[in-house]
Order: sequence, then structure tokens, then C-alpha cells
Amino acid sequence: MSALVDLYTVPPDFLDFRDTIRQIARDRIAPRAAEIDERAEYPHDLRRLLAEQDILGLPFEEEHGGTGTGALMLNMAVEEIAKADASTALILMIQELGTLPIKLFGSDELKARLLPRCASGEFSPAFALSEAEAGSDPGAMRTTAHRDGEDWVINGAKAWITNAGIADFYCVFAVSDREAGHAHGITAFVVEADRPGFSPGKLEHKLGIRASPTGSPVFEDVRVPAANVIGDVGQGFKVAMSTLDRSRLGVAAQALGIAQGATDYAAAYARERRAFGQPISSFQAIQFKLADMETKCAAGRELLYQACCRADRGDPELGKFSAMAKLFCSDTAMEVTVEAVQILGGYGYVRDYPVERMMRDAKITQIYEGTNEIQRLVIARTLR
Ligand code: COS
Repeated sequence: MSALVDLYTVPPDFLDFRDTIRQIARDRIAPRAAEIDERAEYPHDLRRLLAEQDILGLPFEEEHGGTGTGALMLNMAVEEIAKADASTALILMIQELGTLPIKLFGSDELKARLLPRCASGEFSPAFALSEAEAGSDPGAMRTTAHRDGEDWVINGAKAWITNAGIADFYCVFAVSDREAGHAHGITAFVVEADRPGFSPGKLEHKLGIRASPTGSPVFEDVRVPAANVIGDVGQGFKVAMSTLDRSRLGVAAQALGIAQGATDYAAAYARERRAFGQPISSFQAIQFKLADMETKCAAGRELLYQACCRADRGDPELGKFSAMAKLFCSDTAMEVTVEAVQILGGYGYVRDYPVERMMRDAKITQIYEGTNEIQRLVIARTLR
């Protein structure tokens, strides 16, 4: 069992870039958050802004047109954007999630074909693993892929897919050999959105992250060339699991941003709002809530930074630490946003103030990229 004793330092240029992103999030993203939530509208303008500011290049190596700055800088950026708006943070998170299979396992040709266009922001990717009856247990998927000459033909439907209808291509997981079982019978493919037989399917009406489209893409005899296979045939389950080991850091960072954003807002509100002749921040009932909220955010950040540094070092314990960071930060996001609503009282419950949106956005972080029950299972497995 390892202890949390590894020290890390955050390079000064990371802190400078974080401050720049913080400013952009405050000035340009926060003012749009309520409107895009209300209208469930994908913010193309904010996506362009992230691309122009090189923020969409954060998940990528320099050789692919990215910043080459690694997991820690990426997730510092996700936190800053999520403080202002969790849906917009998801744009950056999916730029990572939807390309990780290619980054980790793709051929040089696939990397050269797709990664630079994602780093520049020209292309949006998507990660298509889950199905209506295969979420926590992706090995139970029904989507199939069979070989036909030089091509593969994909049939099936996916569910809960972020960027559905927006993505230029999808990393799709399909059963290519049922006899081999899920560990060795699933293959990952790149499916471009303009392939005949592909349709983005219906979109969900959601509680939170409403400005990010979530859908159920359908594949009817979709033909892709063998060059679109990611990694080896039959290696798809491992591709998916290795991807999630890294991408869960993004969920942790998003959750942390939501939690810190709610804490900062509630603290500022408590200094202004008066009751019984004094600011409510002078009451211990409020002070203790805010102290707990700030402490949980700080603890979550330490765990997240530790996990990010493990990703950047190629540490074999990354999966355990990303699961712990995701678990802790998302539970924190839910607890803290509920308390922020409580501090604002009636104002916390209405849409004129951002904390009810933050509470709705927090919930999904306990569910997606593996429910927190799955995270506990992943962590517990390492303790045997
Ligand atoms: N990295 C690389 N390989 C992994 C891995 C990981 N983190 N976890 C498992 N594998 C490999 C195993 O080594 C095994 O390969 P071999 O047979 O060659 O040894 C194979 O994958 C199957 O492993 P296992 O039998 O442990 O898989 P399970 O079906 O029991 O997996 C969990 C169980 C819960 C870990 C998995 O189903 C999971 O993570 N579920 C959650 C999925 C999820 O996050 N869904 C959300 C969708 S994305 S929004």
C-alpha cells in the first residue's frame, strides 16, 4: 500500500496560465453560464474562445500541436473553467476523453490524422463506450463489429454519449469476437460522423450540465477501414479502462471547480447578506459551514494534484489514485453545493443565483465515467 507522501511542485508558468484561464472564465464564461443552462444550448462561441486561447491544446503533446504540459496543467484548467461553468469545462474534458484512446493506443497514422486537428480545436471528438444496458459493466455491450474484406462493419447503439451531434468523430467500442469474452473480444474504432449509416440519435433532457449535449448515437452497417482500428483487434476493453484511468482526473477537476465555485460564491454572499442586524458571515452556523466547504475543496485538490502527478510520471498506481480523486472530489461537490444553497436560503433555490445550477451540475460527477460505487470497487481491488 502506498502513502500520500510524494511531494510535488507546481511550476510557476502553470500558475501564470491558471491565472489567465481564471480571468477568462470570470470575464467571458461565467456571464454566459445561466443562459446556456436555461436554453440547454451548446456554447459554440465559448468553444472557439477555448481554442483561440490554446486551452483546447492542453490535452496534447507538442508533436501533435498541443502544449505538451501534461495532466496537472490540463486539470488546473478544467477546475478554473468549472468554477464558472461545468458544461463549458466538459468541452475541454471531452477533448481529452475522446482522444485518449488514440493517444494511448492509436497508430502513428491515426494520431497524425486526428490529434493536431483536435489540438487546434477544429475537431471535436466523442467517447462511445456505454450502452442502454451496459454502463457500469461495459463488457456487456451489444454493439458488434465484423470484418468484411478490408473494412469493419459496425452495428448497434450507444447511450449517454457527451458531444453527440457535435463530434466530428467517435471512438466506438464494439464486440468483434463474442467467443473471446469481454476482456479480449472488444475492439475500438474511430467512426467519423459523416460515415453512411451513422446517426447521432436522440438527445437527453438533463438535470445538470445542460449546455452539453448527451445522446444515443446509432450505427447501422457503418463501414470503416481497418486503418480506423485503435490499438489491436480484441484490445478494446483495455483501451477503454486505460482511458478511464486518466480521464477520471478530469471529472475530479470539474467536480472540484464546481465545489470551489460554490464555496467562493457562498462566502462572498455571506459577507454581504445581513440578518439580525449583522452580516450572516458573523454567525458561527455559517462560518462552520464555509470552513468545512473550504477544507474539503483543499483536501480534494491535494488528492487530485497527487493523482495528476502520477499520470505525468507514468505511475502504475494511477488508476487507484484517479478513482480516489474522482470519488472524493465528486462527493465533495455534491455536499458543498447543497450547503451553498443552504447558505443562500431562498435565493439559493432560484435561478437568479448560480448555486442551484452548481448543485444540479455537481450530481453527474458522482455518476459519469464510472459511478462512485465503481470507483470504490476499483480502489478496493488494489487493497487485496
Ligand atoms: N487498465 C488496463 N487494463 C485493465 C484495467 C485497467 N484499469 N482494468 C482491467 N483491465 C484488463 C484486465 O487486466 C483484464 O485483462 P486480462 O484478461 O488480459 O488480464 C481485462 O481488462 C478484464 O478485467 P476485469 O475482468 O477485471 O474486468 P471487469 O469486467 O471485472 O471490470 C470494472 C470491472 C468495474 C473495473 C470495469 O467494468 C469498470 O471500470 N466499469 C466502469 C465503466 C465506466 O466507467 N463506465 C462509464 C462509461 S464512460 S462515461
